[in-house]
Amino acid sequence: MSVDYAIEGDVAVLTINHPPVNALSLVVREGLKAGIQKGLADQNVRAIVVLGGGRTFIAGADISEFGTEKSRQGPRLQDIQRALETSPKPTVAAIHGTALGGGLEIALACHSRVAVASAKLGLPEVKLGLLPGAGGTVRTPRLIGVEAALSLVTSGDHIPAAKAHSLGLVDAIIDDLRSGGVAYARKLVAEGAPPPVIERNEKVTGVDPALFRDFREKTAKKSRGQLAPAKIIDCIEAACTKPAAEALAFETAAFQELFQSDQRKALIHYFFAEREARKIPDIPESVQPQKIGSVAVIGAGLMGGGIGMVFANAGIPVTLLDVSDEAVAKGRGIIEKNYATSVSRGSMTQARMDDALDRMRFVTKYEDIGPVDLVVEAAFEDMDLKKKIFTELDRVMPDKTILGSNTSSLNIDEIASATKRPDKVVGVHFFSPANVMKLQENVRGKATSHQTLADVMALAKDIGKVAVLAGNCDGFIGNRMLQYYTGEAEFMLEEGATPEQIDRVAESFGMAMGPLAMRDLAGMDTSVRIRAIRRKTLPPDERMTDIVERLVEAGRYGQKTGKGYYRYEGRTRIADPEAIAIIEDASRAAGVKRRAFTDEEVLYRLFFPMVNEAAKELEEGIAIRASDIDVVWVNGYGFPAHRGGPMFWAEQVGLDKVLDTSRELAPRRGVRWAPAKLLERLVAEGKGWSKA
Ligand code: 3H9
Repeated sequence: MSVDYAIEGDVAVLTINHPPVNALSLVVREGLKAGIQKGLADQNVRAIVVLGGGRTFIAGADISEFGTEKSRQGPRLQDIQRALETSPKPTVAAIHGTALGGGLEIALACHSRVAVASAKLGLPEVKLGLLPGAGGTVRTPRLIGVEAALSLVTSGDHIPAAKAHSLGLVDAIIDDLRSGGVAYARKLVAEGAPPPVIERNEKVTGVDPALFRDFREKTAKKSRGQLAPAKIIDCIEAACTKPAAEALAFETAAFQELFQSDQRKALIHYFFAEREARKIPDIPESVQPQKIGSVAVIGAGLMGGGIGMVFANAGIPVTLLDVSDEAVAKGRGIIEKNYATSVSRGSMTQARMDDALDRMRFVTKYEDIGPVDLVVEAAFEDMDLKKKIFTELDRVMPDKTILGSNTSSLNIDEIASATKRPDKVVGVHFFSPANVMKLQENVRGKATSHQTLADVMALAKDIGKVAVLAGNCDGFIGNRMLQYYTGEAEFMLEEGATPEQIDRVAESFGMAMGPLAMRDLAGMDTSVRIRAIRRKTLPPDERMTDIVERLVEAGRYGQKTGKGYYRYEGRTRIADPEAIAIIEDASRAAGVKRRAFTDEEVLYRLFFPMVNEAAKELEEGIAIRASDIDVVWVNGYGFPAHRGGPMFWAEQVGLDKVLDTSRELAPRRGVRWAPAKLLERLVAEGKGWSKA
C-alpha cells in the first residue's frame, strides 16, 4: 500500500510509503484520499496525522508523471487539500526529511504542522520553471507574512525546521516523528484546532503595494529572462488583493501558463539530467562508493585554496601543501579573507568560519600530510610538474589513497603513468572560484578503477557539487567546447559584430556574462599567454584572429587596466570607439570585409559550433550522454538552466540548424570545425540526442 492507515488510540496515522521520496504520484493521491475518508468515517478517530515513511515527508508532485495520463487521473492534489482543510477532526502534518512543493502544500492544508529538527521545508517549484500550483502562493503569505513568503517562494530555498518554526510555517518542533505528531494532534483535540490557513487573513491585509514593486525590481535583476519568479510575485500579490478563492484561481491559471512554457520543459529536463549524470552505466551495482573522510590539496594558491574551502565547508578535514612557508602563509591569508567576506556579507556565520578554518592544516612537506583518502593536486598546468607531484604522492600515500588531479586539460593517463597506482588516479576538475562554482568534472583515465570512479562521483554530493564524468581528452567535456565558443566570438568581431552586440546577445539569452566581458574580467594578458601556446599547436588549416593581441599591445588588458574590449568606469562597461578601431584594423589586416550581423546569427554562431564539438565528444564517448554536457555547461560556464543546457536548447532550435552552421563555417575555419558524423546522422534520420 502506498499509504498505510494505522490507529494510535484515538488518532489515525496515515503513513506514505512511496520510495524514494514519497512524491505525490497517482497511487499516493488515491491512498491519501482513501485514508482521510477512512479516518473521517471512523467514529473512534478524533484526529488525523499525515507523515512520510522512509527517509522523507513528501518531495512534491511526481515530476515524472507531468503531462502523462496518470497526472490527470484520480484525485487532484487540491481534492486532498480540501478534505484535510475542511475536516471537522483536526489534521496534522508531521514532517521529517523534506516537505517540498506539493508536499508542503499538503502540509499547509492541514490545521497544524510539526517537524523534527532535521527537517527542511520549501517551495522549490521556481527551480522547475513553475510556481506552487496547489495554493502555495495563497496560503504561505497567510502563515508567514508577505515578505517572508516572497523570498521563500521566489528563491525555492529549502529552509531548516528551526527557521520554519520561527517564521510560523511549522507550529512546533518535535523529537519523535510519530509520537510527536500524535501528541500534537491530541493537543488540538483538547484545545480546538486553529482555523484553516486559507481563512487567516491578517497577514495579507493592508500590505503596502510598494513592497511588491521593490521586490519585482530586485527579482528581475537576479532572475534575468526567467518567467516563473515574476509570476510568483503576481500570485502572492493576488493573494493580498483578491478573496482567497479568486487568488487560488489566479494561481491555477498562472501555473498552467508556466506549465506550457519552454522554460518549464527545459528546467525539468535539467532536473533529471543532473540526477542521470550520477549514473555510470558500466559500474556494477556491487561497487559501492566508499566515503571520503579526509583530503589533501597540493597547491594552496587561488584554485587550491578554493578547493580546500570546499572540503572544510563540508566538514571534511583538509591538509593544504605548498612549496614554502611564504606560499602557505599567502594561501592561508587569501582563504581567511574569502571567509571574512562571506561573514561580512552574512552568507556565513563567524562560528562556521572558525570551524572551517579549524579543519584546515597547512604543510610544506609531503611527509607531513599524513594518510588521507583523497589527494587533489591543484598545481600549475605543467605536465612535468604534475608528474613529479604524483610520483611523490605515490611514494608517501597509503595504497588506498585516491590521487586526483584538478587539471583542466592535461592527459590523465600520462599523469597516472608517474605512479604505480593508475587505477587510483582520476581527474577531479573544479571550476574557479571552486568554493562557488558547482561543477565537479571527474575525468576517467584508461586505468581508473570502477571503485575510484564510484568514490569521486559520490563525493560530489557530500561536498555540495554536481558531478559529471568525462573521458580523457584535451579540455575534457567543457573546455574542449569552450574553445569554439570564445573562438567564434572573436571571428564574429573580425567579421563585423561589435563586443556589445555579442555580449548583449549572450547575456539576454541568459549567460551569466558575455564571452568578451568575461575575458575583460579575467584579464587579456592571461589569454595572450595561453593563446601563444595554442598557436604553436594549431592545425595548419586553422587560424586565430589577433584581436586579443592587438588590444593587449595597446595596453588594453581588461578591467584591471580600465579598458579592454570596452572602457570601464568602475565596473561599468562602456562601448569604446578606440577598441572598435583596433578591431577594424584587425579585420583590414586579415583581409576580412566587415558586415552587420543579426542577433540571431550571433546567437547561433556562438553556440552551434560548440554543440557540434559536443556531438563529437558523444561520438568518441568523452561524454556519456548529451544531458551530461548540459549539466557541465549550466554548472561550470553559467549557461542558463532555464534553457536546459546547450544540447537541450540546440535540439529545441533544431539540430539541422546546427548542422547548417557547421557546414557553412567549416570551409573557412578548418577541418576540426567540420560537422560531427553523429550530427549528420541524427539530422538525416530526424532524431534527437536521446536516440544517438
Ligand atoms: C510540485 O510539487 C508542483 C506543485 O505545486 C503541484 C501543483 C499542482 N517527482 O534528488 P535525489 C526522484 S513540483 C518524481 O537523487 P536526494 C529523483 O529523480 C515538485 N521523482 O535524492 C531520483 O530518482 P532516481 C516540487 C522525484 O536525496 C530520486 O527521486 N518538488 C521527485 O538528493 C532521488 O532523488 C521538487 O522540486 C519528484 N518530485 O534529494 C523537489 N523528487 O533515483 C524535487 C525526486 O531515479 N526533488 N525524485 O535518479 C528534490 O529536490 C530532491 O530529489 C530531494 C531529495 C531533496 C527531495
